[in-house]
Amino acid sequence: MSFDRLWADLAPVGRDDDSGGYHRYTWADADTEARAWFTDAATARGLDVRADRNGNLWAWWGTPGPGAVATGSHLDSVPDGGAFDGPLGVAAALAAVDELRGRGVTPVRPLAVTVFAEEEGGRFGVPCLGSRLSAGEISPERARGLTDASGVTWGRAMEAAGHDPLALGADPGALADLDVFVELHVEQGRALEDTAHPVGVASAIWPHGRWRMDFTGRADHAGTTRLEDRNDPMLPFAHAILAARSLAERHDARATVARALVSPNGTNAIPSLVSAWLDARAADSGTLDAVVAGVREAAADAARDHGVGYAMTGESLTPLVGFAHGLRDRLAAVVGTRAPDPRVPVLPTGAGHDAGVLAAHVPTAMLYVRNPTGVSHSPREHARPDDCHAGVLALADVLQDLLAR
Ligand code: HGY
Ligand code: MN
Ligand code: MN
Ligand code: MN
Repeated sequence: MSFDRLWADLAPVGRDDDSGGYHRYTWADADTEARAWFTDAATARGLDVRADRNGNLWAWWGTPGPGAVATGSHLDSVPDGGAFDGPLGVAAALAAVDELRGRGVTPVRPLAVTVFAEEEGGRFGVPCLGSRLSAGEISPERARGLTDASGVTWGRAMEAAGHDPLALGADPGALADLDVFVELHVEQGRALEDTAHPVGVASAIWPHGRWRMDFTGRADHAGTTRLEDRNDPMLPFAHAILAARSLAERHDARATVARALVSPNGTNAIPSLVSAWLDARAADSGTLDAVVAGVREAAADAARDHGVGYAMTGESLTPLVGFAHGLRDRLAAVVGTRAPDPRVPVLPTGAGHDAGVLAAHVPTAMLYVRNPTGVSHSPREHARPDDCHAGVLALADVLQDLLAR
């Protein structure tokens, strides 16, 4: 199967050979290399590769236009991320095109293989930035001004990569042409591992979002400043982390503080500022709101107790995504024809995807490929070659069914 060749060519791009993790950040070198891999592989298949105004790539089989079917994912990663989150969906889509050709399928409708930009938000902080721009969910002005850790803006980075940042904007025409979008993705959990199924179908994406918290204290000497004289921002920061965890436990939600910037970050200087990000997710928006409100309150109370300034700003929010039942069930039936058992698992997920953004504008569905470790956003993320092949065949079956309608 051509998937193995595609995967062998892509796998080294952006990989840290010590950790085995991936560092593929949008518009940086490894991303440019991954985009070149995609363009070469798609062009070699006779697909017409185009970058849209937001830096998303579309490789067309047939002339772009109404009634199009699209499938794809992303190539960027979280810091030290896994190999499969994103790239599996892109490589499988190209291999599915080979599979369809091998079956003699000639689409009567245009088919696009897509790569969306900055899905992880790993460099510029807002996840699914490329698909959100096309969906008109984020303004070009805000996107242009987003900065990475070294202060480089999305606009400048995009321009340096050869794209026009002034072209950024909603792309209603592109989305209107889409009849359906399907994303294949490595499972980010281990529900399938406990079943005989290499491939599952998504039922929903939990509501989720990111909030920035800024704790403004007063820098002073770690050794000489009396405790009662301190305005140490690390203390309300610590309260926020523990509050996130206890609220997640109470509400059976997910709340994580995994990124923080401490200024001036000196071992013997009480910080002046701590900036940290809350990633919160829950099965419904009411629960999500309760978790975020609880963290906000706990952090504000602790900040007041320590004479520390506090602000919390929402940076991205995705409401509950319920994938269209008709399409979801049709995919499950198609995947079931090749599965060990026709009752294919149909599962919700707490992970965000470009499919979650597109679902508000286009009939959308997701397939999952079994992950034996259940781990994601880590070098331990994994999918077995046989299961990847099963994913390609399932995607090809689904595309063949959609293209024939
Ligand atoms: O963070 C997420 O949910 C996704 O993996 N980008
Ligand atoms: Mn991810
Ligand atoms: Mn992903
Ligand atoms: Mn000193």
